[in-house]
Amino acid sequence: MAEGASVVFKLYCLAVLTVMAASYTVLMRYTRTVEGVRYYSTTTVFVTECAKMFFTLCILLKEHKGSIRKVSQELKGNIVGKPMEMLKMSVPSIVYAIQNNMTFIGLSNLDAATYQVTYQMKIPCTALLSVMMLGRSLSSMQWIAVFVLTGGVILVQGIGGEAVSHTTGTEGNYVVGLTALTIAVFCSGFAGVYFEKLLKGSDTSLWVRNVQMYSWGMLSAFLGVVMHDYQNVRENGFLYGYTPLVWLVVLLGSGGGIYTSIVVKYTDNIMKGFAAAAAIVLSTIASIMFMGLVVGWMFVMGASLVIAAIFLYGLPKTNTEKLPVRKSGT
Ligand code: NCC
Repeated sequence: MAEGASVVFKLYCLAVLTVMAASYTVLMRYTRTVEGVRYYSTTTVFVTECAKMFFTLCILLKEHKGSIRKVSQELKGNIVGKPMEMLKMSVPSIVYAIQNNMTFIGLSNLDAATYQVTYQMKIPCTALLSVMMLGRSLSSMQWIAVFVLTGGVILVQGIGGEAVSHTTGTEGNYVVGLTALTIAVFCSGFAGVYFEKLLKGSDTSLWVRNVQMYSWGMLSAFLGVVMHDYQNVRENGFLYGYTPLVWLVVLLGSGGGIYTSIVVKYTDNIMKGFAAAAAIVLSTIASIMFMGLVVGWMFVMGASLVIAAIFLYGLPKTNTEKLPVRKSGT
């Protein structure tokens, strides 16, 4: 992929991510709340990590014109040859694995409205961490845009989420759900910004970074299965409850993850947050069209705020592919 990507390419990546994240959220919630056999979410997180590793290896193979020898040389040099770099990548990877599991716990224990409103704290949290950890600076207009976006998404979810929860009838432990989700918010911000710091702070390619990350991801997700669902998996099998829709969740989760990494490389974590917010507006519109969701003025107001925030923040014109130079050490 070309360095110094054009605005059109960045917008394309943000748009694909928006559509993928929107479908992923709708489908994940549907498969977790629909009546019937409940699959083990820890296994889905693991299978998704494996799928991401598979896709990343395919991309690396394509970049090396099908030469398995060249791919293994590159990976050997970066995995066996650079143990410290490999170790550094364990941090975002393990934190993401915690986040992915916490999201499922939050989703299974909270009503959609509470879930979505709490989860939106990711946006200011990520912005703050980007400033603190990457030395990025936001203009006052951009800070305003961040908060307008958060408010807009909360309004959209306040109405949309509540209506969806009535149709799904989720019952769960509120405190467990809220705690899990608060952890997920911090994990999302921290892991995203840390990954960006490692990616943009060195010359190692995105795909090698992803292989490093997904190796840890597979390991930690596997530990998640063993610690949480060992007995269940022994009794019913690893792929218990995997309907075609669950496989689609895996596909969207892995595709979405890979697009997330592309978006972080060519734009940044804050812009990823804007794409995710647009995804929420889109997924609510999809629920209106396909699930009979009825929305009122709060949705219209929220959606307008989201659109306004996107323009206030500015299109991805600024070059965020490199980290700003800091006066003191990184
Ligand atoms: O929560 P969020 O992102 O921060 O999670 C980022 C997801 O991207 C994966 N990732 C990250 C870097 C990398 N190199 N490879 C990756 O696979 C992580 O494993 C993690 O799953 C958001 O900002 O709201 C966003 O939300 C997720 C998802 O909708 C929520 O987490 C709900 O579970 C979106 N992920 C997908 O659509 C698959 C993400 O695009 C945006």
